[in-house]
Amino acid sequence: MTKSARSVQDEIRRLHLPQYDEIYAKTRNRVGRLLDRYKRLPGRQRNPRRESLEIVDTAYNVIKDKLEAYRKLYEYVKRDHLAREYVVTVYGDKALKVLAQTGYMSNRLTNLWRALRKQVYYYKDTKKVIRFALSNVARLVSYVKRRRELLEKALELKKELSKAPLIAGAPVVVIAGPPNAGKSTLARVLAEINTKVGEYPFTTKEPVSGVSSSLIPFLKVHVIDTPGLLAREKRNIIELKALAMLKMPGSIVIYLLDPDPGSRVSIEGQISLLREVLRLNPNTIVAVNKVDAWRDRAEELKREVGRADVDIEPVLISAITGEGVEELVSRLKMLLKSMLELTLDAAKRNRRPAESESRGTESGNA
Ligand SMILES: Nc1nc2c(ncn2[C@@H]2O[C@H](COP(=O)(O)OP(=O)(O)OP(=O)(O)O)[C@@H](O)[C@H]2O)c(=O)[nH]1
Ligand SMILES: [Mg+2]
Repeated sequence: MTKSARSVQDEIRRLHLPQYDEIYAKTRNRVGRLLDRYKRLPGRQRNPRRESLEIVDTAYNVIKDKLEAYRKLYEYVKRDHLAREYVVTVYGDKALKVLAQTGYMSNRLTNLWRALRKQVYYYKDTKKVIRFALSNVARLVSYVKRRRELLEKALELKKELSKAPLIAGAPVVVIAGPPNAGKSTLARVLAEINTKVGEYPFTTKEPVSGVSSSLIPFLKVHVIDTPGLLAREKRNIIELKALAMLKMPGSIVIYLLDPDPGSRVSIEGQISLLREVLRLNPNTIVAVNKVDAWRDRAEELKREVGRADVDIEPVLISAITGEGVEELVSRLKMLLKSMLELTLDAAKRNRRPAESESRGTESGNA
């Protein structure tokens, strides 16, 4: 295996998506330099038709080159399951469409350029052909100008994709639950993670990831802290980002319930959230937090989960005093191990034909 095969997300981060102003300035600059050069030529060396074609071609090449990053971005998102899922879950299908539209711009520009070039080629009036070419350059530029908002949106999406914790091929533990349940507090107990704890709801606004080296020996487990979820149908972007994390392939969820009577989400709400989380990701462990402060309410929540017929027994914990955390961690380790074993089995099954082939060659050589 190569040491550091760059992930699709790294590739996305490295893309520079030039906006309209940059594309306009560069085109103007390059065409301007070309015109200056022509002006300095002695009259007999000038060839207006050739110059006109060169002007149109230069503008086209500059713009095409600038649009290339959009084509790549769309290719990456289309190909990569994690990136595509994230875009669709958080921003909807229309965001994918924006990426497609900007991705195809460079091809459309090529069609436009071919048509304009032909017009210049057949333009009769040699005296006016350069001016005509310049007006066609303006048409190429305005093709981009009319789509400047699309380019801005694509850049926004690219920034979001660059910072989202999209983790492929490594074990991931996602901590989810209602606002203020203590998700960030628990994340800090489990992993080296730079996430803020606050005594008010919605302290965490974006998923944040950190690494734990102690859950499984010699293996990094990623822990993701997520923003709080409310029990409602229509979600805002912050909640959608949390939901996107739950859908990450191969992830395990710790769903944290909050017994604090001041919670924004009622007990019924927290149970209905639990059902939703389980639908999105059946590999879920449930814990009731803050048992140090709300023991009776925590017991009650646990009984409610029992009555909810979800076949899961919550662990009572306190992320602050550490009570119950050991039990939670041992359940987590068990689930992580069984998931890793499944992955390894699948990998072995997939490798078997190639292995027997190579064994065949070895014995043939011996
Ligand atoms: N008594 C008690 N308080 C806790 C416990 N865990 C967290 N808290 C407190 O609960 C409040 C919220 O903690 P956070 O870790 O920020 O909760 P969160 O779920 O990340 O909150 P959001 O990011 O806003 O959704 C803070 O005041 C914590 O100190 C606990 O086990 N016991
Ligand atoms: Mg938080």
